[in-house]
Amino acid sequence: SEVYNHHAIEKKWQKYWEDHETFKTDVWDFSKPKYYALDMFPYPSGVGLHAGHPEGYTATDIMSRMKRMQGYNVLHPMGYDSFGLPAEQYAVTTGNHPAGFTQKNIETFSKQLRELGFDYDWSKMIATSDPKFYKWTQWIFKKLYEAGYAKHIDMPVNWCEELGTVLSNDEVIDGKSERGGYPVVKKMMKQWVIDQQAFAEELLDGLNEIDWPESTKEIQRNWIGKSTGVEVDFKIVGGGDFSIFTTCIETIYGITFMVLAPDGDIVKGLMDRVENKEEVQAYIDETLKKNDLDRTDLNKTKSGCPLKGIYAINPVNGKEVPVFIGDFVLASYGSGAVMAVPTHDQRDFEYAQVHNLPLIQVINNAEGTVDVSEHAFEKQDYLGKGYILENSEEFNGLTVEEAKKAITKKLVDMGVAREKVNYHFREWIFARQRYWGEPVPCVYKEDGSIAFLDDSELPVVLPELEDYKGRNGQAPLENATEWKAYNKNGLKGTRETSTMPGSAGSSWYYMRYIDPDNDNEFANQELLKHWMPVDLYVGGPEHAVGHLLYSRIWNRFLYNNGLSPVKEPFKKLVHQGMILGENGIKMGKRFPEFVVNPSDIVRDYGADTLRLYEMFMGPLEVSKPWNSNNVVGARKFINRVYTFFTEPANITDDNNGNLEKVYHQTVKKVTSDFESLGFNTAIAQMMIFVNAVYKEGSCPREYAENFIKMLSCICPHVGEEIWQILGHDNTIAFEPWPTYDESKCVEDTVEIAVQINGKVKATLNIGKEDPKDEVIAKGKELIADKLDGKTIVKEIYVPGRIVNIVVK
Ligand code: ANZ
Repeated sequence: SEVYNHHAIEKKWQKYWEDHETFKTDVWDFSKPKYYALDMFPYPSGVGLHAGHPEGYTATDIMSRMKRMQGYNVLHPMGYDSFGLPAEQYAVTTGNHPAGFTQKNIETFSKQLRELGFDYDWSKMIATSDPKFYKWTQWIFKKLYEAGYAKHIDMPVNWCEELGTVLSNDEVIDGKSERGGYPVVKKMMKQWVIDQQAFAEELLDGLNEIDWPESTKEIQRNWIGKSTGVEVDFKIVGGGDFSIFTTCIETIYGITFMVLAPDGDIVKGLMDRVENKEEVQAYIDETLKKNDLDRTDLNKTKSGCPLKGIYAINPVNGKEVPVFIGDFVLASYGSGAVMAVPTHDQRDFEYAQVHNLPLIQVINNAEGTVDVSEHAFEKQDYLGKGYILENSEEFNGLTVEEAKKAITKKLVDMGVAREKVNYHFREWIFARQRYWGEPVPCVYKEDGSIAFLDDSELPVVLPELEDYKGRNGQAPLENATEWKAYNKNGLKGTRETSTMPGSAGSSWYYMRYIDPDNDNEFANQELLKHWMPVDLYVGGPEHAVGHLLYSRIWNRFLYNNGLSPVKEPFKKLVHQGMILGENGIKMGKRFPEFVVNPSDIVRDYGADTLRLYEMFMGPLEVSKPWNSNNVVGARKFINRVYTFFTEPANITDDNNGNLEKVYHQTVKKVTSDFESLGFNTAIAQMMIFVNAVYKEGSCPREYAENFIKMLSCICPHVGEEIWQILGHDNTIAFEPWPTYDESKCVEDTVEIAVQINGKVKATLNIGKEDPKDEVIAKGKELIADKLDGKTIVKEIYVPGRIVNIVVK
């Protein structure tokens, strides 16, 4: 039985909201407190929404609706991350401009999102591929350049031959491109980069002031990879020197060889001195074919070869040690060289085994019984545990911690070392040999220098092309010969033809929603001050180190330059879990949600049902399987609500008090559960309430109306419909949020006596239904001082009357 016609009702209210501009936010209305709820905006793919999208989007929708009812001025916008590869591939195969394809997809997405009844302010919709938007992406990038954070430098890059482009580290998974799974190799190239390391300390500090999942913060900390150690200079026998970075300076007397990164500059400078040039060159060539992951994998044999004839001098004792190259040493980290201590570093140990190099142990216990002949004795095992130095001249007998300090001091005083902090994350490569991205708004002059275009020239709009495919790994914009040649206002040169990566626009889009039509600045500063930061940001955990770190960098840069009012853009972050296939099996590696098409559910059961179902599946943050029976169950619950509350005879004007407790409990639980995004438990409580009204057979009007308000956050269409049937002719969206009376939430209580050996010592208020253990525990706590020093032999509870503690 249908009970209500979801097609008619949902259409009716969607039209009402549109006609009345119900959810249009007046951002200049500062009279109320603000609430900014943000969704990670989708990439408008050709296949439309999947079942995973409505999950997070419903969560922010519920929050924004509740906050609106609580008197906040709410901003809940939506837009599109619309630059990217699929549109480009479409352009390459069809020869059509990707803008048309993108526009069509945006329309499909918007239609689907409207069908789901979200309270988005569509007047603030943005798309990162819209020149009105990317004008400001270019403008911010120019600012980054002027401040010295965006640079054009020679970089070892992740090159994907198949895709014909450079990829960022987070776009490379297990040595393959994230999109397509093609092989990725290292290659030197002049690149646009953003100096992320300059923001490292601020990024680390900022994590302490935001309400994010601890696991996501930890992922960012690890990605940044702060490491504190010492940089030491080593002289080379016969002239020259190089420096190494170590976090274990205490092991310096244990050095038996040195290892350089094969692809680094130090080796280059030594090439004409090495006696085995051919062997060395062959190994360097091998290394260039590998990616960092293969090179640093702990399970791989530590390959390499000696630089014959090259010896380095250990500054602490003047000892000469041979120098090697090995690909486990990365050119891009520290100084691209290590002092090898095979007794205390497992990688060095394995390298020494392969190349027959000696071992000198320098850390041991007092008895001298630690054995390093089979395995290195590493810092995680010796640090902070009282181990001492040996074979280390004047430092013998010092603890590791003492030796660290003393050896550092000695080397610093000698002028050959300094304390140093390194970060594992590198420059953020900020250019792609792609068409469908923001052009970098600069020109290379004839003398090779770079000139950024005047602000009045922005946006630099993508030119139309005959052919959207780049040739021989060249950027497609190389095909735009006329566009490329620049000659204006005395500036002559060629334009940059690589474009920005997908993460450019998404690094700042959350600010643009606040003031999307501003043509004079990326957003009005007064508005930013009022609306930032985002109060709640919901999206997938897969963005932990990409988008969520990049956004923090752009925002921090703008903050440091007085252009963003906040240090951190997203105050509270929540990741929704994945929605899995019906049997709980991941269907397809990256998009298991494709299994279910949300539009089919909307057609068959209605958007309210889909929303309710997805919120009732389980805790928002966990992954959970789809279950078609439960979709039907969700619809049945809405039917039950509709049937009851639209029957005038069920709604009474007087209140016999029978529903008082369950009503107040429901308001309390729904309010606090919504606040903590515990939607499944809030819904469970709503079900308890509905069962209670059915049992009672009627419901006071006040309770009915307030219940419908809460339900309308999850099921906005039936919420509005029932609200209207209850006799209102305005939207429910701005009705005040119900309040509850704490004293009416509590269970019936009784006063009982608490006794020791049958003598009353105190009285205690408890719920009539409270379990025995709880009552006895409360009773004992109350008389704890009197039980002190006694031995309890028995605990008695006479339900609803007495607790008696028998002591000796
Ligand atoms: C000597 C030593 C002795 C080390 C010992 C460790 C244990 P994190 O924490 O990652 O900073 N290292 C330095 N530069 C490197 C590079 N470019 N490629 C590969 N490894 C490099 O680790 C720093 C340690 O990693 C440094 O400390 C160095 O090895 C190595 F018992 O120096 B150690």
